[in-house]
Formats: sequence, structure tokens, C-alpha cells
Amino acid sequence: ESHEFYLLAPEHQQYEQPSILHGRTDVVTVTPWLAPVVWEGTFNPVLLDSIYKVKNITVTATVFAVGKYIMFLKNFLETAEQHFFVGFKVHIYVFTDRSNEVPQVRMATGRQLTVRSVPSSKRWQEISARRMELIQTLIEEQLPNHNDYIFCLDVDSKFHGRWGSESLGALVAVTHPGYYRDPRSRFPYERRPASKAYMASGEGDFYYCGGAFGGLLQEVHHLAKTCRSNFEADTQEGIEAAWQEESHLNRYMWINKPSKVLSPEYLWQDFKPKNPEVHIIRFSGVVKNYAEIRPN
Ligand code: UD2
Repeated sequence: ESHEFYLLAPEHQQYEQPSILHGRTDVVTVTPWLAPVVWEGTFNPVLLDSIYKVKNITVTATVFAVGKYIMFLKNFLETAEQHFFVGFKVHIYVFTDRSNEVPQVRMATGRQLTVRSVPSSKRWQEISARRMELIQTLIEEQLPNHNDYIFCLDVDSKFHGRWGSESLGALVAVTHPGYYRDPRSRFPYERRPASKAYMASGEGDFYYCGGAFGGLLQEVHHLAKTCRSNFEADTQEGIEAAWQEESHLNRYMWINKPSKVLSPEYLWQDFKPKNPEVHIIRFSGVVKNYAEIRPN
């Protein structure tokens, strides 16, 4: 059984009549391969929650807080409590080398946190890159044979608004806030043919961010496994993609089209003024001083 097969609505539910004539006109709400693009105003959160509630799903989230990045964890966890799948079963896995510094955050019933120890690292590129391997292993060891969902999120970020059941899909990607208005020629894809993350000119749908992606466990497992093995193949050849695992993720999403695309509402950047088409910022990257927080 897969959660993707059908949506079961509860009986006797009343809500505003949907329209196929009126809706958002300032943004595109579907991709050319007919995946929804989620923008505020395109969905009914109450209806969606009621549909997914009866499925009794658990939403897993992974977050890495290695080295000084532990300082972002408190805010991430506290705001997740307020906005991330409120009312659902949520299991957050924190990967860190500083287990003793994991903050105590009160979590609502049905929500839990697990801390997993990872080794420290000298290069920040290695930390972000190793995430794919750890996500792959987590799914294999802790979450096998489940139809549940997982999201993999950057820790140097926080929630400001609802991030809920509207984001669920088999394979989910978020359009990067810095590039969604740009022609694909400007996307910072890996451009060297020697890399497994190579994107030729004229290729690519969107530029997706490495800081948030997700979907069904089996789909994300396939993604993590593929990106990890391509990343390692590159390393063997002495090549590191332009934006590490984000480059590999972009290559993956070009070949494996996401079934749902989340608008930049789902990953904004605090230093960027809000654009008019962005009616709500749900999650955003905090401003950070790279020189101060990265190992080198
Ligand atoms: C971009 C991406 C990021 C990743 C990176 C690849 C967004 C918003 N960000 O961000 O997801 O693809 O490029 O280079 O799409 N981390 C630690 N300790 C460290 C360094 C990193 O725990 O010392 C973890 C942490 O969870 C952090 C993540 O790795 O959120 C990404 O690293 P970053 O935030 O330094 O990468 P950044 O901001 O350049």
C-alpha cells in the first residue's frame, strides 16, 4: 500500500467551493510534467490535514548539527514545534558530534527527537556531503519498509509559518529562493562533464536547494543512495561538484522529476527582501557568518 494511490476525504466535510477558473494568476502552480507547485492560496490546509490524518502517517525529519552549527539547533527545534506538521506524528533525527549540547526542547505529544552521533569533520564540504550517506543508512536501519514520509532540512534555518501536509508527495523538491526568477543558463549547476552531477546547457527545470527535500521513505532512500554513490564516484576521480550534494540533488531531480515542487515559501533566506509573489515565508535560512561557524 502506498499513500500516493488515493486521497480519502472524511464524510460530511464542508469547505469553500474549489474553482478551476479562479486562483493564483501571478505564479505558475503546475510544472510541465504536471506536478503541483505549492504556493500559498493553492491549497486548503484544513482539508489536506483531514485527508492525511486518517492515514496515520509519521513524518520524519533529519537535521545535521555538526561542530558550531549546534548553535542553530534550538531555534530550529522550537520553531518546528510551532509550524512543522503540527498535530501529526513527527520524529526528528538530529545528527551531531556534540550530543551533550543538544538543547532540551519541549515537544508536543506524538512528537519525538532522536540524537545520533556522527564524527566531527575538518572540512565543511564533507559535512554537507556526508548527509546523503547518513540519510541512506538511517532509512535502511531505522525506517525500513515504511510508506511514511521524510524531509531532510538544513539546521541553520527556522520556521515562520505552516509547513504541513500540503508538502507531502512521493518526491518533493524546493525551488531555490536565489534562482527561481533566473534563466537556466544562470543556475549554478555543475558544468564539468567529468562530474556525475553534470548538467549541460539547455538542461534543467529549476534550481532546487540542497537545504530541503523529501518524500516517501523509499523515494528519498533511492535519492540519497544515488547522490551518495555519484558523489563518491566523483571523489574517486578527484572532482567535487560546484555545490557538493546540492549539485547531485539537482542532477537527480532532472532525471527523476519531483512529484511535488515547493515554492520558495518553503526555503527563503533571511537576508533577502520578500518578493511580491511570496505571500508567506514558511521556512528560511538564517544569516550566518561563514568564517565564524565553519571548521575552516
Ligand atoms: C547550501 C545549501 C545546503 C548545501 C550546501 C552545499 C540551501 C539553503 N543550502 O548552503 O543545503 O546544499 O549549499 O554546499 O539550500 N553543516 C553542519 N556543520 C558544518 C557545516 C554544515 O552541521 O560545519 C550542516 C548543517 O546542517 C547545515 C548544512 O550542513 O545546515 C549545509 O551547510 P551550510 O548551511 O554551510 O551550506 P550553505 O549555507 O552554503
